[in-house]
Formats: sequence, C-alpha cells, structure tokens
Amino acid sequence: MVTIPAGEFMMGTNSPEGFPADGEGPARMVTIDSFQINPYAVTNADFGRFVEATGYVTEAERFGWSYVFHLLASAETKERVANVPQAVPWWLVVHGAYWAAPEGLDSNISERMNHPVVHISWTDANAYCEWAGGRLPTEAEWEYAARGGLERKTYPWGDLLKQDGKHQCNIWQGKFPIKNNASDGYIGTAPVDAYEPNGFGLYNVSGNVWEWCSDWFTPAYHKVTRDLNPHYNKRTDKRSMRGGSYLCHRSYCNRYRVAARSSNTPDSSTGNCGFRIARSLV
Ligand SMILES: [Ca+2]
Repeated sequence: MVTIPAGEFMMGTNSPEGFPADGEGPARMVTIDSFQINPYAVTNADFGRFVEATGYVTEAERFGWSYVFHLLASAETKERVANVPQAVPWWLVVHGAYWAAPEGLDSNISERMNHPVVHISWTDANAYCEWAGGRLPTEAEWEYAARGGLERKTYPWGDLLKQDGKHQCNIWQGKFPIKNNASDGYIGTAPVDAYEPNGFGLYNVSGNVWEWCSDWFTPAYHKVTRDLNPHYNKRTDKRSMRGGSYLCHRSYCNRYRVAARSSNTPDSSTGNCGFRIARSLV
C-alpha cells in the first residue's frame, strides 16, 4: 500500500474530449483525507490466495458464465456461444468463463498470475476487500490517486498519450473491434506492473482493466456530491468503474483519461474489469 497525502485537487473535466452523459464534469475542487491504496490492481495470484483461504465462489461461477471479448476466445469456444448482446456484439456470453478460466473452459491463468484478476463483480471485489482488511476506493480517492500529484492533466503522466514515442498504458491500437495491432505489447491484459508508475507510484490506473469503485453511479455525481471526501451512496442500478481497459480506443471508448467514468450493475462481470484495494488511515 502507498499512503496518499491529504490534499485538494481539481476533480473531473470540462474538456470536449469528455463524455457529458457520463457526468465527467463540471470539474470542481475536491478535498480528500489521507488514505492508502495499492500500487497494483489485485492479481490472479492474490485472488487465488483469497479463494484458497475462504472457498469464495464468484458470481460468474454461480451464474455459470461471463462476458469474454470475441478476439480472445478460441474458435471452439466461439462455436459454442449461444448469446451475443446486440448492442455490444464483441462481447460473447461464454459458459464456464470465470477468473481462473478467463476465456472459458479451454483457458487458464497459469502464465498470467501477475495479471489483474478479471470476471470479478462489484460484490466479489467487496468480498475480497473485506477479507484483506481494506475496501474499494471512492471515485474521488481513485481519481486523486490516479492523477499522481499532477494538476488538470488528461492522463496519469501528462496530456499526451505517448511520452517520447513510448506507450504508457495498455489500450487498443488499430480498428475496434476487428483488428488490434497491440503495439503497446498486449492484446488482452498486461502484468499489473507493466509500464511506468505515476507520481504516487501507482501502476496501470489508465488502461489494462477497469477498476470498481465504492460509489453507486450517477451522471449527476459532480453536481450532487459534496466537495470534502465526496461519495455517492444513494442506491442506483449501477456501481462506478474507473480507468478504462485494454479494449479502450480513442474512436470508441476514450475512457482511459483520469476524469472518465463508467459503470456496471454490481453483479456483472467481464474479462476487462478488476479492482484495486484501498484502506482508510483512521
Ligand atoms: Ca493493448
């Protein structure tokens, strides 16, 4: 865990790059108490220890399926897929997909123990945090930590997507959702310590996998939450997610910016969403 000092920062964005419907703004000054957060997303190895210690069964396992991105599934798995959501046809409903078999029954994580755990619902993430003596970060804590001490920047490292021509995060290059050039080195998840950390020592807050936050999601977030340790705790149908994933591309989902927001229902799991753990100091 790294200790993030208490402070004030400009949260959200008014940039035309942002998505108004997501409630990325209006940007405003927010004050945050000091807290601790893990430099890395929770890995497959971490989650495996939790399951071994507790016998926890994830929601994807109980439901019997999870969402797998079509380019990552084997030809055999694709043949068996019965259900594809019409609005997002690149997501396959794969039976038997869960954290230890991320692309379905014919896949495993043996070469990916240091990758972020995926196919984890918000409920699963909370169960892990409780076991590990922590909690999910609030959206405000997450964004403050993700900015790494920089002010009003687009990314955790600055305003340009690449630095000195070098990739800074794991997103999508090429034509979404057909062709992923993977010029950043990864077509799916990357190890949690890939690329350079931000100013607070956090890795992969942008890209790689979405990260659950503790807030209920509302597009009105910046209008209705207070400026001191904001947290939206009125029940809606979705929980907040931050950071974007290896599937994000400028043309389709420019949400690997630090102010960007997304959400999903708390029992949903996908192959591109995980979490990192935080802890209060008091
Ligand atoms: Ca990539």
